[in-house]
Amino acid sequence: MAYETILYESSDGVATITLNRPAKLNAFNDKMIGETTDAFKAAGRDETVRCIILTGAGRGFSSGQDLGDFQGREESVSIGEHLRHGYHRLIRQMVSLEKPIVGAINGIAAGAGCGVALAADIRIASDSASFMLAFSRIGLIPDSGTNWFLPRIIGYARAFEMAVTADRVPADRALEWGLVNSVVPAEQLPEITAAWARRLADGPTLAYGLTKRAMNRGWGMSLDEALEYEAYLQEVAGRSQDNREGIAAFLEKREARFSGS
Ligand code: T3D
Repeated sequence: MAYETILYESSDGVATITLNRPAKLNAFNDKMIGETTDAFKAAGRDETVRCIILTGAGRGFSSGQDLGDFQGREESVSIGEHLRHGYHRLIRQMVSLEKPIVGAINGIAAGAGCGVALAADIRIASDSASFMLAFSRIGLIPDSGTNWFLPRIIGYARAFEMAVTADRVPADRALEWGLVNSVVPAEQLPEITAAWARRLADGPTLAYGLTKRAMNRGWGMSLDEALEYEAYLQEVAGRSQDNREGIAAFLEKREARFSGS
């Protein structure tokens, strides 16, 4: 697929989306928000894709909204509408995509870039990565889902600290806070992320997709509602080819060959 601001490639069940404006640490302009959303949609529709990697080109993951575009903005332009028509679509697309997304956080994830990183299901950070809610530095509140994701992932006190200080949270602290799944040496990030993606793409991806749905929706539910929802989704998983294959493989004492169906 030909994009201007991102790279998209897919092989062997894994699609890789690379944010590609390295001179600006992959700051999002409108084109990049649209193209990234479109790439996730395409990965969702493509039945051969069973896992998606999201990363950044160069030394940053993403520095958030391109502030150059902010400056030239007319007074009449509504930030709220810009969020609704841009970042919200991207974040929703990622969260509703029923395939695992691995964020390979290669460098700083700031502002909306942090929100996009948090919408991945698994985050593997390079030891040179960091997270930053840059918003208060420019007199804004956190957006792009960060107010929703962060307190849930690291707790209110740490999330609030990140919001008001806008300090960088380096990779080692991000790991301690549960913001990332693991931290790896920068030069090994592509290889280790690829191994994660391979493992997920070879797994029961239909069940992974339903798990993602159960966990994301479950956050807003009572225990009774969550139990009922689990039962409903398990009914679906229990009718899958992967469920039959998993049980057969266990009984035959062999590795399962999951198809994601
Ligand atoms: O309308 C709406 O939808 C509102 C939504 C808002 C969402 C948001 O994301 S608001 C927050 C926007 N982001 C920021 O405020 C972060 C701005 N960037 C920084 O504070 C720093 O660049 C970093 C802390 C991220 C990294 O610092 P450092 O020292 O490693 O790199 P640098 O030298 O500052 O940046 C390298 C280049 O990228 C530099 O360009 P140059 O001088 O080499 O030509 C810099 O200007 C450019 N750059 C970095 N971030 C942005 C950017 N250019 C435009 N927009 C950016 N966000």
